[in-house]
Amino acid sequence: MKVFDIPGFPNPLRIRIVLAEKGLASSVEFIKVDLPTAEHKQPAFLAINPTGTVPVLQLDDGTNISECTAITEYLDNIDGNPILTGTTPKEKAVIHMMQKRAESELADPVGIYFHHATPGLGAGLQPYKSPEWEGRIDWGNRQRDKAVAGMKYFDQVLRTQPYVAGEQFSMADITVLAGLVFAGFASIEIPEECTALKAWQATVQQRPSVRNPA
Ligand code: GTS
Repeated sequence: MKVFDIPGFPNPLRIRIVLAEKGLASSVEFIKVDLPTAEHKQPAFLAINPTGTVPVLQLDDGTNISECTAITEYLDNIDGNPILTGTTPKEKAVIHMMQKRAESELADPVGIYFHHATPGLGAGLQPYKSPEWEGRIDWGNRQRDKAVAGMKYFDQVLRTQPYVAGEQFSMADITVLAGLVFAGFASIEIPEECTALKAWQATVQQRPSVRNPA
């Protein structure tokens, strides 16, 4: 299997944590995609993933799988022993719901703020964003505020349960963690009062897969 990504970036990190959790790091060859020069927006990469984002998992038969959730589902289930995406219908549904909230209320708004209201990854990528639109700064700042509200939401969740989707570490925790990593990149601070979120972050940062992702 191949993974097209760029080391150290937030969404690629999600899959590198999954690979470490599943003990699959050595089964994968990493192909670096140069985001700052917009390699992912050129025809060769768009043929692999039309949405122009990383990571992408390429199977040995040539099938390309994009979207971290889809990649995680695949990697978690190939050994018949899922540990990150649930086993019962209820577990699967709750994990799916919470990870979607982590994307839509935290990680994605941070990404929009970073790419549209700040210089983002620099001049090479800006032409693919919305540089000509004056309203982008206000819009981006609203997304930053949405991400902070998302942090407060997850803080409330984590006041009553140890992990984002309940009693077990799951794909939803990985998405929240990546959202916070992205927030750090974008200089969006976790509010002081989010003590449960910060305590959870300190705990999950101790996991071997997070300390040593693939
Ligand atoms: N929903 C996608 C997924 O789950 O894979 C998001 C992927 C994504 O946005 N990846 C970022 C990207 O390719 C990489 S990172 O910034 O999160 O590290 N961005 C390219 C761009 O031009 O915005």
